[in-house]
Amino acid sequence: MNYRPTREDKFSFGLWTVGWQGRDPFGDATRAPLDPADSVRHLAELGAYGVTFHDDDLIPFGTSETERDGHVKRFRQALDATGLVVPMATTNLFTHPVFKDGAFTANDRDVRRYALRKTIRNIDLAVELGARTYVAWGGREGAESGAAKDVRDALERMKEAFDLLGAYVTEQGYDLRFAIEPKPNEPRGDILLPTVGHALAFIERLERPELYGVNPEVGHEQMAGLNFPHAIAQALWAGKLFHIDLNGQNGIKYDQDLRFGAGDLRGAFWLVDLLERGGYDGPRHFDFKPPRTEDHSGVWASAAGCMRNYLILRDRAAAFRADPDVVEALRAARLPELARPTAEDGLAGLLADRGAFEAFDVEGAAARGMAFERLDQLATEHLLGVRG
Ligand SMILES: [Mn+2]
Repeated sequence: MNYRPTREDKFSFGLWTVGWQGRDPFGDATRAPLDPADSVRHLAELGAYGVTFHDDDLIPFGTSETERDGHVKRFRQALDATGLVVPMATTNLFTHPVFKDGAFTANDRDVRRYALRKTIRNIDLAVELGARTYVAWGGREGAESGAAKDVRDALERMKEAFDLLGAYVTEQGYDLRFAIEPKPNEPRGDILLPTVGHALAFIERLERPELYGVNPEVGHEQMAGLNFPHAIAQALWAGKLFHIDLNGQNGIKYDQDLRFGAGDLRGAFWLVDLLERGGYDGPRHFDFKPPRTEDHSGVWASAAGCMRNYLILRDRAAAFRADPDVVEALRAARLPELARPTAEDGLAGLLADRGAFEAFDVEGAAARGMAFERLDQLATEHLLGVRG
């Protein structure tokens, strides 16, 4: 195995990931800015198939109309020269101070109207560049104190915003779906739609729920102490995994955005196992930040590491599933039994079945071991590369 990425692997990167200059709350930038066209060329050389952007990554905030066209033209030329595609785009509704209290849910109505217009403007560009998914991360939609935000009103405004955006893409005839990205906190003290579960429930309240899914990010669920593969499994089960942000995180702390495979490696193994078996055929999108200790060569090493780790884990997960000992261990752990309906005989059959209750050997069933430890040890050994 050479673990060299190809276009078929559908790896994509945000311009803001490799382009992150290392500015954090305590320190200035440690790296010079990257030109978006250069990033496109570098990512293509490394084996990526796609690149994504916030409006302001491509066209600096406040740029005039004529300059704007120039930025887009240069980016488009780099795409044409490399064959890279733009599967997704998104809006920056968090950097400029005007968004300090949010965008779609800012208490200030003027800011809400401006945020919608800024988003619609970039939706037009996203579609022009071929994007099929539009991500919405509401990083500033939240609060630091209780009375500052009426959460029920804010959710009503959030719904209004998404319904307006859904009406817009429908009226324009765009082939574009929205992917909502949850995060529990940072930069706000508490952010609305904090987890995948909250977002899935919210989507069902929208006027056109079929237009909306989720864009879960590994580290965001883990910041809330949640099991990321479980969140992804529920999104897949609901038919709502429209996009995914891969990165690494070490437990409940600030948003680390490490390269994929760093942080919770076991979680990454189960995630890749699930994505590869679960029918997800969208981009494998990396939303990470090369640590500010790195120079530009370290940035590209970090980006290459994201893809290489995904391919290694894909290989390890496939070997795990193909191992006859694992097939036997799965059977011993009764996984095939979980896949079987509990009452194919229907409610009447269940109620008539004395073996299900009156004659059920409760103590015998309680005494049966589940054999999960042997199964998990096999997974560990495949992950560590000492089997198969
Ligand atoms: Mn993050």
